[in-house]
Amino acid sequence: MALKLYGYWRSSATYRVRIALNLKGLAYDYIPVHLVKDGGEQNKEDYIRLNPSQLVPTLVDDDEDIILSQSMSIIEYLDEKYPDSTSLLPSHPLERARVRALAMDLACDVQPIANLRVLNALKSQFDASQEQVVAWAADWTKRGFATIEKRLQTQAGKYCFGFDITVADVCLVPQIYNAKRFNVDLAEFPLIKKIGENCEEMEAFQRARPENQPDAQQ
Ligand SMILES: N[C@@H](CCC(=O)N[C@@H](CS)C(=O)NCC(=O)O)C(=O)O
Repeated sequence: MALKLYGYWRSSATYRVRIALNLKGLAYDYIPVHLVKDGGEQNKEDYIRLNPSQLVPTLVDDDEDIILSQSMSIIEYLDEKYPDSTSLLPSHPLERARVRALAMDLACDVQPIANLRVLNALKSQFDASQEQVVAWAADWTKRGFATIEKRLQTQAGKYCFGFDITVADVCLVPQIYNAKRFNVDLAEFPLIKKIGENCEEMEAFQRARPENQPDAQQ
């Protein structure tokens, strides 16, 4: 098996894939792509050839000679290719749909609005200050978290969906990390906070933390 993950320590989308790889017990090589230095390595030709979206993560599976983008499709690919390890989606179609909805509340409706290039555009096109940019990111995060908190009231157990880890938890923990960077007070979201803490008890989540990556900058 030769899996290569191109990513950045603080990228929440890369963080999702790291958690999934760890939960599934898959070894991989990690190739850092610096998102900030010199205008960002994601914007250089070498990387664009690999992933035209100019976003991380990218997964290369050398065994299959394939290159994959989009964290959620990477995670589902790994889940389906390695069905014998921890499954990240329930087997019942309705439950799978509910888990995917939770994951998408975060991966589609929150994270993209506060992505680096969007925040940079707010500054360059609309003259937003750093303070305004952080307030923007915090506001959209809080709106998304309010949705998730309500869903968790009926769906959560120890984790986002009952008592098994799913792709919803894989998305929640990196979004909590982002929320803290944007000074969002998690006291407003007690279930999110508690489930985040429950996930963090697991070694797979601890090893995936941004500060534990080789490219982490203090
Ligand atoms: N939907 C994509 C989102 C990827 C994404 O937004 N990546 C961010 C880091 S979390 C990125 O590469 N940003 C670079 C930039 O904005 O220039 C996925 O899930 O893979």
